[in-house]
Amino acid sequence: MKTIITYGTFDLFHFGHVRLLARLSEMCDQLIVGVSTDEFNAMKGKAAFFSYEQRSEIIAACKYVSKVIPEQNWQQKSTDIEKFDVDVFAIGDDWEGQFDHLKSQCDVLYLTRTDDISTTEIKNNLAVP
Ligand code: C2G
Repeated sequence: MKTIITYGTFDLFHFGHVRLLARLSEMCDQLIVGVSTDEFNAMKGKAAFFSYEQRSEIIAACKYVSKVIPEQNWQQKSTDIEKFDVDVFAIGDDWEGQFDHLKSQCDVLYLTRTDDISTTEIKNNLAVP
């Protein structure tokens, strides 16, 4: 069984997120998604609109996703890869090169981001002028 793991905030779940998860699910039997906790988001300097509980509920409802785990820190990827017998770590190419150190444990894949959509753009477009 081929397992891929990916991580993210996934706030205001949009088609850019969906396309990433869809592409990854095509490549594996099990897709695990680590959803950033609110505390970890603060460490990333991100403030999500939806709470961790709400974001993880949305991701868990996505047909492409097999399992949702909390992403609580930067270091857990290495232990998660062993814990879940992960074959591939994957993430959008906005992170290109940032996780190459994981290549000693599994394959590392950077997928092209979907253009013209981001949580920030959504927030800015909805912001009251
Ligand atoms: N993404 C994408 N296309 C977009 C927007 C996002 O492919 N238009 C991808 C990102 O590249 C990432 C995933 O969707 O792989 C989740 O995006 P974010 O929620 O912005 O993730 P981020 O805050 O970058 O957290 O440890 C890794 C971090 O937790 C990643």
